[in-house]
Amino acid sequence: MVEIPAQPFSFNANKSQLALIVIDMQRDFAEPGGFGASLGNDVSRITKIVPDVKRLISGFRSAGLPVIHTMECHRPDLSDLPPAKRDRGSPAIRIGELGPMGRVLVAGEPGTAILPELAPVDGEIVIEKPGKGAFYATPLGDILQAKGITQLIFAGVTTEVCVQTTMREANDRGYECLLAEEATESYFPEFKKAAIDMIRAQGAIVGWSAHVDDILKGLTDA
Ligand code: TIU
Repeated sequence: MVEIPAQPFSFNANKSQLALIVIDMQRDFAEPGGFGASLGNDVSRITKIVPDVKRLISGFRSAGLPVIHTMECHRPDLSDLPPAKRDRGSPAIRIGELGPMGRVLVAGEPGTAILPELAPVDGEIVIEKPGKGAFYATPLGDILQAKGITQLIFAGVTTEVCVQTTMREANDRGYECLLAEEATESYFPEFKKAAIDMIRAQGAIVGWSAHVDDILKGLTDA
């Protein structure tokens, strides 16, 4: 057991039960012409966290701990895309339509890929998810249970959408969840701050937050 300095109080990490979950670090959320941009967002904020996400991934790999990647995407026949999701709002390009990086948010298309700097290596688990949360309609829960994982460190985008949704799903399933502050980002800085605040309020009602440096130090101390 190692104590990681965190908010609202220290996180007691147990190396044998710990995994990193990197949420949706895909070109579709980080590059012009992708899904994030189609919704009218300034996507340049997302690429700024790549070095911190990379550091975190490297630390987990060096410690021999599991790194799990998620990708928000849909089957090519769109059978897992509810009309309510497809038809919401007025994006420049809808999910499944052809954009400059292929069909938006469709599995196997160039834009759906994880950013090359953060790409999974052989043996790492990649979860394709049709929703914002990584537990909904995926094998993630069964995989974590089979590995005996009970504590999850979170990185990725966007803080208040897919990261927070997955942390809430995980919290309800009994996992202890910690968010790496420099390794997550939103298109809206005020939403990143609010999401972190609400996750750790009320005595860590959803989970903890911590700095990447403190998490990495914990991994080497553990
Ligand atoms: N739009 C937005 O902020 N996020 C998403 O649609 N997906 C994820 O957060 N991955």
